[in-house]
Amino acid sequence: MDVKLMGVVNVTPDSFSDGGQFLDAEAAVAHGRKLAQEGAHILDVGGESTRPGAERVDAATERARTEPVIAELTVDVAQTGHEISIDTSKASVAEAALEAGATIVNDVTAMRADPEIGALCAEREAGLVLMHMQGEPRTMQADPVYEDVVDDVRAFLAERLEAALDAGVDPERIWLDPGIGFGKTLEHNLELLRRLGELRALGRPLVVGTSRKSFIGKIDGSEVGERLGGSIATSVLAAAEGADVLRVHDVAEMAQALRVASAVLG
Ligand code: PMM
Repeated sequence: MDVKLMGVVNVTPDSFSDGGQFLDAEAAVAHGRKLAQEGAHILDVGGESTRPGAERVDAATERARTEPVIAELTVDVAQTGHEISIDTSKASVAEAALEAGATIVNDVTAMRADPEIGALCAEREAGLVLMHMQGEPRTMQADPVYEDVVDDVRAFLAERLEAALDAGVDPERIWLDPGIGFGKTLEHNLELLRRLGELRALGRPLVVGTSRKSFIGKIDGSEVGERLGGSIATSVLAAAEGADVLRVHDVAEMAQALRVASAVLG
C-alpha cells in the first residue's frame, strides 16, 4: 500500500475533533512539526471549522489564524520534505497561504464557494483537493439523500474535476475526496468506504478522511477522543481499497498501522 499521510493542523476554536487545542499559533506550529517528524507527507492547516453546524468565519480571521502557522512550518520543509496544504474555501485565504509557502489548496466545497480558487491554483501551479459535500456544514447532516451515494459522489467529482481542468489546474496535481461525514448518514459513509475502489475510475488519486469522525461514534458510542481504533480500521481499509492519501490526526499510530498492514499484504 503506497499511501501518504496528510496530518491535520486545525487552528480553530471549534473543530469537532481537536477544536481549541491549537488555536495558539505556537502550539499549532509545534503540533505540525511533530506530525511531520512522525511521517506526515502533507500538513493540512485549517482556520475554519467544517464541523456539522459550524458557522462561517470571515476571511481576515481565517487568514490571521493560518498564515503565520504556514510561514513557520514552511521553514522546516527542506528538512522533513513535507508539503503544506491550506484547508479553505476562500481564494483570498488560499492565496495568502500559497504566498506563505503552502503548495496545495484543500477545498471542501470543490470550488463551489469560491470559483476563483481554480484560477489561483492554475496560476500558482498549486495542487488542489476537490471534496464532495452535500449541502453546507451548517445544515449538511439534516437529512442527506442520495439515489446511489457512490454513483452520485462519482458524478459530482467528475464534474468538479472538469471544472478544475477548465480553470487550468495541472491535471497531475488534482486529488479527489468523497468527503466522509459531509452530508452523509452512517450508511452512506460505510457504503462509500466499502465501494471506494469504484472512484478510482475517475483517474485521479483519492484523499480519504475518516479520522475521529462522528460516524465512528455512531457505530460504537465512542466520544471524539476515543475513536483512534475506528480511525485506524477505516483508514487501513480505505488504503486497501485504493486511497492514496489519508487525512488523519494521529500520524504516528496511522503510520505504524499502515506499515504493518503493508507487510502482511506483502
Ligand atoms: N474533513 C474535515 C476537514 N477537512 N478535507 C478533506 N479533503 N477531507 C476531509 O475528510 C476533511 C477535510 C473535518 O475534519 P476536522 O474537523 O477534524 O478537520
